[in-house]
Amino acid sequence: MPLSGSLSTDRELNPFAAEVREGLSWQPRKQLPCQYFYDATGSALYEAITVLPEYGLTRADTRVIRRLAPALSARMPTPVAVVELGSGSGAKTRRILESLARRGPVDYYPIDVSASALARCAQEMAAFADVHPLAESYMDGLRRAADARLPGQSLLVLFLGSTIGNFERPAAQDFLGQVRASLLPGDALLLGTDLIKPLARMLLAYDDPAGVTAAFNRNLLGRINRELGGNFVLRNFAHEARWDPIHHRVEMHLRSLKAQRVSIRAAAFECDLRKDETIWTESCHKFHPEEVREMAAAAGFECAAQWLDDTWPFAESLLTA
Ligand code: AVJ
Repeated sequence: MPLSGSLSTDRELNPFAAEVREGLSWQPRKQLPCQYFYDATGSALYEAITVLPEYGLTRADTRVIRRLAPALSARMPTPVAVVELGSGSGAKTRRILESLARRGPVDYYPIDVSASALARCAQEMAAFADVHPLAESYMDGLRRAADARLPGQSLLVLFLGSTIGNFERPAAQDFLGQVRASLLPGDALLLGTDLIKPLARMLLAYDDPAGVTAAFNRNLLGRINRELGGNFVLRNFAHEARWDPIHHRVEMHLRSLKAQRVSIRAAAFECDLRKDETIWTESCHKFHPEEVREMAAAAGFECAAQWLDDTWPFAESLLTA
């Protein structure tokens, strides 16, 4: 059989291979999609990042949620179903489920593309809720959970940890609009966003001196080697974190330390990198609290409350439909 040339067919067969080929062919700047960071190695490295002294984001998020959980659960109409976009790391979500469970039975729909993350989450949360794991995209999962809504049940959607920061701003705005469209009056979205803070602090959080974030970044190339038969030499790439003052985001890149050619067997792809050429691997957008309120309003939400952490500027915003 001849090699198929159709990208749309390839995308269905192996979306990772198709996206890698597309991203590394991108002009003027090569890029790779950040959702592929999280294989088993990448997920473990991210867990390590969350406990680094320089990376305050996760601790701030956890502190804010501990503080807001009682007020949040008091204002949700019962019975309630909780839908989480990206099955959360235990501590944060548990606070909320625990608090809601004191008022009545809770259905919990964790949504994640990673089956292992879902399984772990289901086990951890079973004590506080009826868990219905959904292994699909955020919007497909949310629609499915909304369709399963019982009469009179309200929906609380959780999008924590500033994952929304990975979207470009127009895509983030669009995403909020889509979430809003699947909710009814009385439903709510709890949205976590990392806030703009002094430059040195933001950069250090993505370029820690122990090199954990560098390892996390390079592991994306390692994953391509393992799963797609790539031949990246990880040591030939330097980790870089940059602040983009126009888009208010920290960007992560991998800089080629020399002119080199790489090939990726399963993507039937070869490419050349110039010395100092970079592959853009992630954007982490940072926000002002009022920008979050404006985005919410533009998507048809009302910002009912905002809680901030003062040690590490971070916001949780309660957006009601
Ligand atoms: C998981 C998207 C919230 O943007 O801070 C951490 C990912 N990348 N260090 C973030 C990440 C490098 C993280 N999020």
